Amino acid sequence: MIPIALEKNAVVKGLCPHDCPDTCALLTTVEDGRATQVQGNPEHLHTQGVLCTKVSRYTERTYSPERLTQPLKRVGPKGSGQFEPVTWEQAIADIAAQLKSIVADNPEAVLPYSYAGTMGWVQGESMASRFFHKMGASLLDRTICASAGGEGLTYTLGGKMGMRAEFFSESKLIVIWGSNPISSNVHFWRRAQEAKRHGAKLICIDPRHSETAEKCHLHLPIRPGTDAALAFAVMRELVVHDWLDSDYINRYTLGWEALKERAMTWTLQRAAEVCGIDESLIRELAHDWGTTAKAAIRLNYGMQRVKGGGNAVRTIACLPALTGAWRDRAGGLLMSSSSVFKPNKLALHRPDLLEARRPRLLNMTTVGNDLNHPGSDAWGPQVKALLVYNSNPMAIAPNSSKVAQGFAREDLFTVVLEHFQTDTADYADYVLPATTQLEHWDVQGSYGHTDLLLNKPAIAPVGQAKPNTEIFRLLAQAMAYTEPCFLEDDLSLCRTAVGAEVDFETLWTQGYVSMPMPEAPFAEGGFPTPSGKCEFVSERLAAQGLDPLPNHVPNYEVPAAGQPYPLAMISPPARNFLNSSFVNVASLRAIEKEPLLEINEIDAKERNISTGDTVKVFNDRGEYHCKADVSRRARAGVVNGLGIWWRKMGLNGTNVNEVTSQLLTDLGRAPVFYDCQVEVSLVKKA
Ligand SMILES: Nc1nc2c(c(=O)[nH]1)N[C@H]1C(S)=C(S)[C@@H](COP(=O)(O)OP(=O)(O)OC[C@H]3O[C@@H](n4cnc5c(=O)[nH]c(N)nc54)[C@H](O)[C@@H]3O)O[C@H]1N2
Ligand SMILES: Nc1nc2c(c(=O)[nH]1)N[C@H]1C(S)=C(S)[C@@H](COP(=O)(O)OP(=O)(O)OC[C@H]3O[C@@H](n4cnc5c(=O)[nH]c(N)nc54)[C@H](O)[C@@H]3O)O[C@H]1N2
Ligand code: SF4
Ligand SMILES: [Mo]
Repeated sequence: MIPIALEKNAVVKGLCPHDCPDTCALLTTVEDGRATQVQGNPEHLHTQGVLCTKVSRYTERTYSPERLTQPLKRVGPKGSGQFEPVTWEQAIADIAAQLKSIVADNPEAVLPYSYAGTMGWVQGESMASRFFHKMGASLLDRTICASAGGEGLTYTLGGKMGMRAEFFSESKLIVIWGSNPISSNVHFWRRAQEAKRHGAKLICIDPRHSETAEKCHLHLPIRPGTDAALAFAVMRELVVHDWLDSDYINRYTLGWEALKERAMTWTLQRAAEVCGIDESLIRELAHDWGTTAKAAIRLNYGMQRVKGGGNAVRTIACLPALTGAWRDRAGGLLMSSSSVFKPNKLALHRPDLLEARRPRLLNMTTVGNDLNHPGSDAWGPQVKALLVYNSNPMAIAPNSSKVAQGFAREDLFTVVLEHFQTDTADYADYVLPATTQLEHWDVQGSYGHTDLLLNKPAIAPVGQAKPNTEIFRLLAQAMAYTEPCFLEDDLSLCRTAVGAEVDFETLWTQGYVSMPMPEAPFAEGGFPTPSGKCEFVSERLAAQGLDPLPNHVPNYEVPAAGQPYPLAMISPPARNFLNSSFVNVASLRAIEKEPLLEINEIDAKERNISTGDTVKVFNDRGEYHCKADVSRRARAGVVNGLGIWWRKMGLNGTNVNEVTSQLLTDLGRAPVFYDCQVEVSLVKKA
């Protein structure tokens, strides 16, 4: 449904919808109805005319011969990937008939499963939410990425907001904490480089000697899940050396005496032992943080994928207030800016369609267990239908063998809306071809800057692909949902999403608008917490029976004497993939070559492993085969299994998530991908 005619030859303004903090403004060149080039808009402050390697190849992905171009119906056993084409009419009618019979029994037996394949507010959860709300389907708790850190940040600062990305260029100290921006936040890295040219010191805190760590002045290769211990030791040094801004603390923070008492138990020696690094590194970090004006932290989600992830973010988020770093626009902290502008969810998602019903909430992180649950009075009905869009759970959810077992259930009816025949699509009863960003309308904000962007379609849908919105419109019609909201077109949904206060004219002509936000948001306090202060102590946590102060919460899985799995595994993204997206783009896969496990020389030698050997990574949950890279990117005791390969492109049909667990974080009910002990053994010499 495209209400505006497409031009045959044009440069069309759009936005990159991928799950990336940069949210670039795109310019797509269309020649004779075909997109020939996708470039960054040079006028957009945060894009600066530059895209990452992945999206500069967007036409290759869009016109890939592997694009799904027609609806498919399963003809072979589940997971075999055997399908035959059907018409849209038949697919929609069959799906609606199946859903009707399940819904008649209990609508909560239907589960939507979606995440951020597109972060667009329209192709994300607009028509889809309306559809599931009207149905009364189970609700999905979307926790797979950021909810531990998001909650941690919100308890301390009051919301997902912080420094403005552009002012990192002026900082004199940038601590890059749990993030590899060269790979995952490349436009921020350009800012950090600019600051470095003007004399800033860059410090990286990451168990992996990442591409970014390599280019910083100082690297603290801490053990996974020990960030809070490090932050407490920094606090103690700030106290001991009197590097505190007492005026800021007195005016704008809550609970310093209690926090100080806890911090004072973290001597350099204690933290160095827990973190597995030299005391001198902690001393240098604390000295720099305590004595540099314009000191900034770029905190990111890599460090909150462990049991104590929420508390780690709470602890680190205290540091800028202690030194008054927030007073300067080039000081403070940025983790996410997504609270600065939120879509109008009531109008877009229409939760009112639920009326008096309050369906259960199922956590997307535990989909492996949930699909295998037989149902009970307390838990609710067994899941009988699963509708997947904007996500590839077979590859990205933890504990894959459980996920695969669930998806393989013959009595589970599965529909997958996709661009490609992913691992998840292989298990579908129906696969429905979806449009890409070049083919549909959308609008969205960003979690790395504070602009709002509009995406106009540049080309007609490839093959018979349809936007997610249109697919849910057709399903609503077939289910006889007659509310007018199921007829709203995509451009109108864009307007609904942003609401009346946004200047849509500017969005339309320029492609983006900047949201008003102070240059230094917490220079004079004004934290959006209940107390209006930076809350070291949280009444809201106390009311839930939780520790009101941040703490170091050790990992679930730690190396211990006699324990069979001595190596900690983290699985950060490979640079040229975006989660499991782009793995099937030939030119990008050619750069990444094969699934890799980075392993330190010491650990490799003990196991007779050399670079290029095929190795097995395993624990009680499963095993995963890949190629070894004996590398200084891995510290002793920690292996890095770069993600997230499609299972079917892996060496033994599995990927890293074969060994990760379904345990949850301290706050936010999120996954603990990087809290995972394994053993590694040689399979075959190179
Ligand atoms: N190219 C590319 N870009 C991406 C993505 C991608 O897959 N590929 N994914 C996107 C998504 S979904 C997200 S959420 C963001 C994530 O963005 P970031 O949070 O910046 O994530 P990563 O690049 O994964 O960096 C995480 C870093 O944290 C490190 N790390 C792991 N465990 C710990 C720990 O316990 N403590 C500390 N201090 N560090 C730790 C890892 O080694 C890794 O280098 O990036 C987005 N951008
Ligand atoms: N081991 C391990 N696992 C991880 C992580 C890790 O670091 N390590 N990272 C986690 C993180 S941070 C995240 S965010 C999740 C990401 O998990 P997902 O959000 O599932 O991300 P992707 O793997 O990129 O899969 C998105 C899918 O959506 C499809 N898609 C894109 N646009 C559209 C559209 O417009 N319509 C439809 N119908 N489909 C579309 C893409 O083709 C792609 O297959 O993975 C998590 N899993
Ligand atoms: S993935 Fe990130 S860096 Fe690449 S184009 Fe999209 S928003 Fe920009
Ligand atoms: Mo993510």
